[in-house]
Amino acid sequence: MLTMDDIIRDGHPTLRKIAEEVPMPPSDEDKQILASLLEYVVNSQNNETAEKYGLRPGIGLAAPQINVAKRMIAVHVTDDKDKLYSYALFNPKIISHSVEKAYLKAGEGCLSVDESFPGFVPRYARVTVKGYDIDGKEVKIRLKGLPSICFQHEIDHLNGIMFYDHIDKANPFRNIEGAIEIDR
Ligand code: K2U
Ligand code: NI
Repeated sequence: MLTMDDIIRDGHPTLRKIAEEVPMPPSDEDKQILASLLEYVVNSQNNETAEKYGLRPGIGLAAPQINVAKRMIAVHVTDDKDKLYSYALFNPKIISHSVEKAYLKAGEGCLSVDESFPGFVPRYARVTVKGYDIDGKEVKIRLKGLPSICFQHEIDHLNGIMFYDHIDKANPFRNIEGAIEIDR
């Protein structure tokens, strides 16, 4: 199982690379890597397991964060209606998005960033993501709220983008015109 020792930290060059597409159908090795990402996120949300192995809780994880520059993400998060979004995807892509923006009132963090970077992270309010599940089957998901923010945070990791890249350095809590504030 993955632990925090497997998660690379800000400054490691892999976090700034563009990750490679994963050939479909997926190899056994790529399936195992993808499964390990989801396993980490689920384990990190189990208090007993997280405490036993020193896992920092997360709602998502991308392969570059374990030093694998391949386009794979895992997300395990519930929305404000307690609907669970649990996905492990190869080659996820935002195929459409709202004009409207949204941001987390509490700002964002990252398992690969030990320090905090306070400030609003503007993102699309709603996105439609296309990807391939662990068996290589195409999936299309429409997202809003915290799940939408999470998928965008993870897909950013595949493009070498860190959450704080989106924060206005001059005015981190600048009002984001017309955006939805999400109080997670
Ligand atoms: O990619 C990662 O580093 C995992 C992040 C993903 C994330 C951060 C901010 C907003 C959405 C997704 C971790 O989940 S950071 C910890 C966390 C836990 C619960 C809610 C938000 C962030
Ligand atoms: Ni992150």
